[in-house]
Amino acid sequence: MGFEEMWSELLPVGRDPDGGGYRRFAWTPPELECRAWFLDQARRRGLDVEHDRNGNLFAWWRPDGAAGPAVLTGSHLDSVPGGGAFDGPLGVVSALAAVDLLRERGVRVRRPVGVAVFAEEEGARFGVACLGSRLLTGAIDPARARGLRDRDGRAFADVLAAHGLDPDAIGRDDDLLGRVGCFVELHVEQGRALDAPVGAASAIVPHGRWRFDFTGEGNHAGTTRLADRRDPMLPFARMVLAAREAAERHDAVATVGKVDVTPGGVNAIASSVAAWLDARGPSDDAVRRTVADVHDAARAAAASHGVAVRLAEESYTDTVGFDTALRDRIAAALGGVPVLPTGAGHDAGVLAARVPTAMLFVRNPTGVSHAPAEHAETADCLAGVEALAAVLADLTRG
Ligand code: HGY
Ligand code: MN
Ligand code: MN
Ligand code: MN
Repeated sequence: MGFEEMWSELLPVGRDPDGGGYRRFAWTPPELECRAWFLDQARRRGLDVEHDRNGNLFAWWRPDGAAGPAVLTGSHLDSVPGGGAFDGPLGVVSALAAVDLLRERGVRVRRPVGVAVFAEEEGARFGVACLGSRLLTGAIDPARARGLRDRDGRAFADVLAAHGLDPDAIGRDDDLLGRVGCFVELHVEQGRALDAPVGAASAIVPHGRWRFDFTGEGNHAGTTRLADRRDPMLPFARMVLAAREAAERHDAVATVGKVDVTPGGVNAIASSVAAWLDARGPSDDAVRRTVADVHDAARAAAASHGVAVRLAEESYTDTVGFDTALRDRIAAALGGVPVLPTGAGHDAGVLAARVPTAMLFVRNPTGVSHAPAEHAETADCLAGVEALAAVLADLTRG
């Protein structure tokens, strides 16, 4: 079963019939269906399937004579709410298709090859991006991870247990990482910078997520005088505008895309508002200054409305510079491809702290991602598979 056939099988899973994109939150039915699809594809290929302690999946190809640290590829299957079809799944399906090409062509493989599916890369359910790869590499405290809750209040620990994993066993897995020599993630490009079918990543810019909690006083929308109000929506509104102003000031990007209003009644003044800031930029300093400016504006507005505000950093990743030797080897194996940075976070950005890591990008003509319009032409996807196969062939030469 080639790339196109696999792609057409996976495509409908978790897609909103009204064109609203995908909703494949980790361990919810659509993502579980994607996981099951992946495991079935792996077994059909005779790959050794491994469920690690952190909810990640691995399919290992160990042809005769292959030994030593594996070359790992793969990506994730979960999505943001209303996400596109390619962010994540393109890397997983391309990895399976690349292994098929190596086998069909009888390429001599002297190292094992692994295909990974990392859990909760988007952080759309439990709030921390790359949760599975962060646990694997020790980049998040397992106790904090166990306590993460989804919008329905379900704890990550309980979801793991419901799927046969021991919540007390999660955390850094040096045994598994010790079996990996390098990681190469193929991903759809999430911007307009790539004007060739395939490119390679140079770096991931600093990026993070911060939670703002505004606490005021719930009251009646009709009978409460303005002077008597402590409305948390007002400093929240100021925070949103301040994010844009600060980003412009510091050459960064800042987004408030998620807000929870309590109680959420049309005729009730909110008692509290939770809002999340996603800030990214060309340097750690630019990001930190952006967040600080937003915090200052939020505090000033909160004070003038008798509202309390609390800021918590939920995740932060400083600049990830990919392994230059690996990157250059990949670019050489591909006969020279554009090399570009990305403003998107990836599991590769987390693995890079522990194993030599690189990324391949497949052109996205729309430049849109995390939205239904995200796209890659089939010809470019097939070029990506060929490129990944060439890279795997080169890296497994022994
Ligand atoms: O948020 C990101 O940058 C990534 O797509 N998870
Ligand atoms: Mn994404
Ligand atoms: Mn992704
Ligand atoms: Mn009433």
